[in-house]
Amino acid sequence: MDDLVQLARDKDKGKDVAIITINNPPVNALSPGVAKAIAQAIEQVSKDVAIKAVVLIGGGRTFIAGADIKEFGKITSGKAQRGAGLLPLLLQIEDVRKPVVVAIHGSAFGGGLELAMAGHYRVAAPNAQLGQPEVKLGIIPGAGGTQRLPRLVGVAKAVEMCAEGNPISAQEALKLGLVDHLIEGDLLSGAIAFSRDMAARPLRKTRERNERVRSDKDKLGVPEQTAPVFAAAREKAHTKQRGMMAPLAAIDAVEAATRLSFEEGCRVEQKLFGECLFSDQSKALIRAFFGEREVAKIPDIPKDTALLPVNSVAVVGAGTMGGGIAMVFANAGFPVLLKEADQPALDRGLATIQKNYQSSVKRGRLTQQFVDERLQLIQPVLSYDDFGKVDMVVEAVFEGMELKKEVFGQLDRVCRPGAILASNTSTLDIEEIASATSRSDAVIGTHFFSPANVMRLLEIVRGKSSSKEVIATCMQLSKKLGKVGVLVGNCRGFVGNRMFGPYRREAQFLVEEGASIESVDKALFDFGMAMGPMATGDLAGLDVGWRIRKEYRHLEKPGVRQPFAEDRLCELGRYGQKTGAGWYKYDENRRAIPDPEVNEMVRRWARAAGITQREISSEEIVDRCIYALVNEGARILEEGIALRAVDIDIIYLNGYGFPAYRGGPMWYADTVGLDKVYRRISEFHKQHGELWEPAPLLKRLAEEGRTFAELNREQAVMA
Ligand code: 3H9
Repeated sequence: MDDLVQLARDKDKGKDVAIITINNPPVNALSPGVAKAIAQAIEQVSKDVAIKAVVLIGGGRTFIAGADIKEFGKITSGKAQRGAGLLPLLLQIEDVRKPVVVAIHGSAFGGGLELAMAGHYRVAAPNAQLGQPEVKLGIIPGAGGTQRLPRLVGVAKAVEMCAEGNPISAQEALKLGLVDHLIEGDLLSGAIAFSRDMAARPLRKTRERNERVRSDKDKLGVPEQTAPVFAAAREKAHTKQRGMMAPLAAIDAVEAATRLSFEEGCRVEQKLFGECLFSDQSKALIRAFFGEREVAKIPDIPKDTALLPVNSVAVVGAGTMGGGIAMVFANAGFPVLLKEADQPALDRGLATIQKNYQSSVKRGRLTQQFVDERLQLIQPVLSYDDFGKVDMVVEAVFEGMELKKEVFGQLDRVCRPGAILASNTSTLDIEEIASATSRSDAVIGTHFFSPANVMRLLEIVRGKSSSKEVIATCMQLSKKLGKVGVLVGNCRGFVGNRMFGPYRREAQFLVEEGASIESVDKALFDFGMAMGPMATGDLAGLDVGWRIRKEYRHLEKPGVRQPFAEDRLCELGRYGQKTGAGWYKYDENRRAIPDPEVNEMVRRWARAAGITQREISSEEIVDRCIYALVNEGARILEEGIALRAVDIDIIYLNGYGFPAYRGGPMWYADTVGLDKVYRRISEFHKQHGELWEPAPLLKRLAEEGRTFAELNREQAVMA
């Protein structure tokens, strides 16, 4: 045993309770060292006749957040062997002939919950969370979780927890029988007292509690009766976790618990776990897990950079974005001033906020009490009078440089020194916006994604003068707001929208070359995108891009092909969902209906423009659209607009509906092989001209046989 696990006796007179404390900060991950040390402690207490009961508890801020995820990479890359894992340890705990009480605070996730279930009893602090989140990493529980959980909570709940991966509260766990007792106050003393109470009772091994998996008394346990549960779970997984293999494997493993003995069920689980672990999907999802944390680390901004206080905010503009941003802050407990230019606009904005909240209440996502409290935090205003009191302002007015500069000039006059002045611009030059103030160091971009209260991504746009304190504060604030903040450099469209331009451009080109609108959307939907590019355009509003294109038309290079079909649709008043027609027609429920007339119209326009019409395969559709993202991403990386490839990927996973199990565009390109991607882009370059010129970085990496992921953090310098 070493520092990772401590074994002690209780301090009461009996001194007959052993306390095993796990200390592997920050989250007590069950690394092989920890598992070995727990096994040694268990062996010792098993032999010690003076010990009547055992309490197993986590030191620090949490119980156990699961197996050490870093170990998986070592196994799949061949640097470590896949052994028996945690299974023998859990059997050893279950076989102890005195009560083992597991005391849970913080999180008991993955291997942490599996270990807890091997104990004879579980007690928990009221704010503890319990779950089997493995599917979110592309794997399934691999230490008996799919076999022990149904024995404790029943088949239906176990399927849900293992296949969907969401945690449950301590209160729910108590109701389900996953936890035996909740302890208010000091967890350890409560657990010791509880363990003494249990010392005289017969021991219950979870693996032998078969009544919920196979007994006739519990209907859920009879295989014929559980069939509908598994069928429904599979159907749900096919729609809600489309394309992912782990949820289906998790369902199979739980189903094995209803048909096989515990030992045989564990063997099925092991096999499925291994298949998932070695899949590309789990590699992509595990990399995304660490990536989400890595993006918070900015090489030139030390961890101890002083943070500015942000306790109150103001939002300028109560349109769709402004209203959503106000909700984001209110949801996180911040008082918000919401400003509009006139009363009718303010009333409209507030009505939309109320409508959005009400629909969340109706769906059971929020309680009425929560909503009432949030609405209290949003104070509608028509003037800047109280702006001197707030710590941060987020401007969310119409996307036009002149208007933004006017607002920032005003903010400069009314805000207190030290206040953060942020713009929600999605494309405009943040430095030019900052030039309207006398404090460009206080100015930064906070680009929320629509709907702001739903989407997790927050692009934080760094101007040349944005101060380190302002950047560090916004990065930390993003976490408080429940967002993933990714720092990006200043250029037109920043990272996300700059890459999305070529992606949607290619989608339109494909339609202009003869692919049907539906076939383009279907190919990318089948690839895993949340929506196809044409449907996405209709949702966002085709007029948005049309207006921007008109503003920037003078920058287009003469002779370089530009898509035109979408502009023509806009000229016909087809702006997308909001006008009932765009690339598709829409019914009153905004359901898309293919419109053969549009396909025909585009074909006519294309022929008139001399574009040859041809059959286009779904493979070409995917390559053209996805490699357009990759090529632009490589330029962004080379220019230092993104720090690392992973930053781009996290943006695409959280803001653009890129399938998480493919890891993001840059990771996807790495998995295809950059030499192959480069060759394909070179082909497109020959066929379609200079828009497809391969990014120099891509060419270099392809020639060197390297990957985007290999460009490490030390090389990351932001423009
Ligand atoms: C599993 O258990 C499989 C089993 O069936 C057994 C199979 C044999 N491992 O998130 P944070 C790091 S699979 C290694 O910022 P928070 C994290 O990278 C596992 N490292 O804190 C970060 O490092 P850094 C199933 C881990 O308070 C630091 O800890 N379990 C692990 O916002 C702090 O993390 C899960 O999927 C880990 N398991 O959130 C749970 N967990 O400081 C994964 C965290 O260097 N973890 N780290 O950037 C979580 O969901 C969150 O970390 C948690 C805390 C909610 C616990």
